[in-house]
Amino acid sequence: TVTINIDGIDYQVPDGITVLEAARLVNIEIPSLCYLKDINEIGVCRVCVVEIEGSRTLQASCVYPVREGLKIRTNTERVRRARKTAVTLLLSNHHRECLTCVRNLNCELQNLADNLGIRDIPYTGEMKDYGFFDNNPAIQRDYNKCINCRRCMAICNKIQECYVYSPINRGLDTIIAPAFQKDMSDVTCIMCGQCVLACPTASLTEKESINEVWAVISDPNKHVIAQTAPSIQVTIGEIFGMPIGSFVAGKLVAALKRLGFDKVFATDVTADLTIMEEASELVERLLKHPDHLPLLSSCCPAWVKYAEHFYPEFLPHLSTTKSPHEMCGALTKTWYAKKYGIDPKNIVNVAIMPCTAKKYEAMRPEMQSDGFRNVDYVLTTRELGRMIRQVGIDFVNLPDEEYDEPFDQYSGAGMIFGATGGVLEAAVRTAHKLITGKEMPVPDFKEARGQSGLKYGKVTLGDKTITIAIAHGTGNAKRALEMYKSGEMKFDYMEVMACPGGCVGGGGQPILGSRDHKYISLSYRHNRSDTLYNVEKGKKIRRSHENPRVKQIYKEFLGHPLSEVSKKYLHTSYVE
Ligand code: HC1
Ligand code: SF4
Repeated sequence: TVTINIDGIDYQVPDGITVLEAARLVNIEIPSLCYLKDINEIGVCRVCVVEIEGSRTLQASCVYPVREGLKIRTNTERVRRARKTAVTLLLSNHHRECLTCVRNLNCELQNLADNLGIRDIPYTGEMKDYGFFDNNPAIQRDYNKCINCRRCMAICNKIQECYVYSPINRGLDTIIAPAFQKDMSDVTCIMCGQCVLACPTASLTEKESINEVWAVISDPNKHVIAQTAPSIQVTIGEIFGMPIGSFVAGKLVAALKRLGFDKVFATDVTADLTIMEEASELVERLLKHPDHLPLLSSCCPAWVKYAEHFYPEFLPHLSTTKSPHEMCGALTKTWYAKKYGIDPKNIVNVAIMPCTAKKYEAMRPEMQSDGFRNVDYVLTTRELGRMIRQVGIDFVNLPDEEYDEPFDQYSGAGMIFGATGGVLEAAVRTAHKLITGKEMPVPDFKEARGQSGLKYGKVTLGDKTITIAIAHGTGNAKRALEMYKSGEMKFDYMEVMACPGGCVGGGGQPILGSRDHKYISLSYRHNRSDTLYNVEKGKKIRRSHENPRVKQIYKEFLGHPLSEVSKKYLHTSYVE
């Protein structure tokens, strides 16, 4: 450790960290804007400046290392004036439509302006129009709200390794955009939405479908179904001020019913079904077609798109099993429609997802059944939060209500889909039963858990021992595939989730950083997955093949996993 002095008081702090980190460690608030821990530490916004004894100019604390005896002032007149000027200059060239902005009260720039006491913007003159782009199926960009902090670029380049953005032009004309200002639908964007989570303002947002969903809810001829992804039950409470990782499945159902949905289904049920099909695929490849290994999971549409752009040679290895939300859509328009006597043309399936890429997945041409789109609309967790607020539902005090038949009962295996490693753990539980005829003695598979970016392990299924890999964040998937290609690391089955943390960290999840910067990092996501694993531990049924609804769907409609009917409605194919 080293001893430093901040605002007249001595503190012992670890060596090798920055002044900004040191101050935050001892609970001294230094504001920041472009800073994203470990991802974007570039000192460009000048909001975190401090005085350092012996230095003539103010220093950006996010890039200034601590050293023994360093004396720092964080609250002098000079510091306050400099911060205020930096933010006022940003505001002078910013479309300040806070009242109608989707990030109103959840915007870091707005919050800073308030905290710094900015009451007028003396710089006048014409504002440049940098344009608005909405030609990507999932995300949109308002350049007039961009503050050039480059957090989107950093997360896209360093964590996702998709390299969509770079700085274009110079000086006042600089924007952060695809090279040659190419169309956002024409670049290697996988629509993961991580850049949306990283954006401090409303420059990057999802494409809203709220009005379309209100319209079908109001149409008496439509049978409107909401299906909710496993991770939503541990995240949506945060929008209403509940602690991170609060388990709110019952309130979520109650809210959706009050919004006017005719039925509320759990996507976790079809997650169990995905496991039945995917585990059967794994077993078939292991026993009959070892040359078709490794099997790669495919329920994450952003990962599928990543593979299509960057690793087409691996596409034959993707599981052909459709994702749970597409399966729910397909079954509601076929089996459910017939069973309950509803014309499928009047069924509208609305998926509440933690994900922006699901909006794109739902539009893919192959995602339909008997001529009907499986899923009609996808709303992110944030969009659902907005709908709930629009009608003034008191979410926190709602009673718990139950999901509707027949997509109501689900296993713990279906639930943990929402966290990195969950899909693979769930599949291993069922593959063990398929190969050995016996249950795994303990369903928990610890190698699949935790936040390490790339996880490896071995699992014994009867007389076979297979190697598994789990990657979250597509940069980690890239590392795994490169090691596979070089022979450094072979694996038989890999789960990939494009978002760090898995779906709990999805690009459609609540944005927490605007009032409390400890959430402007990736690490809070483990609170959400901890809840999923804790709740699942207490579930009576923890294996997909034991779910009575899954058994019922096979009995009444599909026959058995990988049957002709399953292949018709629940599988697809990916080609180079
Ligand atoms: Fe996911 Fe999935 S786990 S992809 O993260 O396979 O989005 O939560 O719904 O479809 O079930 C997302 C979550 C989700 C699907 C499932
Ligand atoms: Fe990059 Fe994902 Fe944003 Fe696309 S959605 S630009 S891939 S971070």
